[in-house]
Amino acid sequence: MAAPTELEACMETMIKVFKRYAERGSDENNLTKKELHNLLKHELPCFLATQKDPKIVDNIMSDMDGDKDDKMNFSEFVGFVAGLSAVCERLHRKQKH
Ligand SMILES: [Ca+2]
Repeated sequence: MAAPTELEACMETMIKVFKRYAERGSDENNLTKKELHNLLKHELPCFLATQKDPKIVDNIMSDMDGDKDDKMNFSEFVGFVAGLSAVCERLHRKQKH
C-alpha cells in the first residue's frame, strides 16, 4: 500500500488521538467532559492556556454535543477540531497581510 498522504495521515492522527482519550473511560466511543479536558490539556495546551473562562470545557461540550448525550463522539470532536482549524487559518491569513 502506498504511504499515506499528509491529509490521510492527519485524519488517522485525529482518530488515534480521540481514541487514546476516549478509551480511558468505560465508553471507548465517546469523550466524557473529564476526558475532553484531559485531551485539551495535553494535545491543545496553548488553546487551553488562552481560555480565560473556567467553564471552557463545559461550554465546548454543550456547543459541540449535537445529540445532547453529554458526551463527545468522534463526529462532534471533528466538528470542534474543524472549527478551531478555521479560526487558526483566519488568524494565519491576518498575520500575512
Ligand atoms: Ca454527544
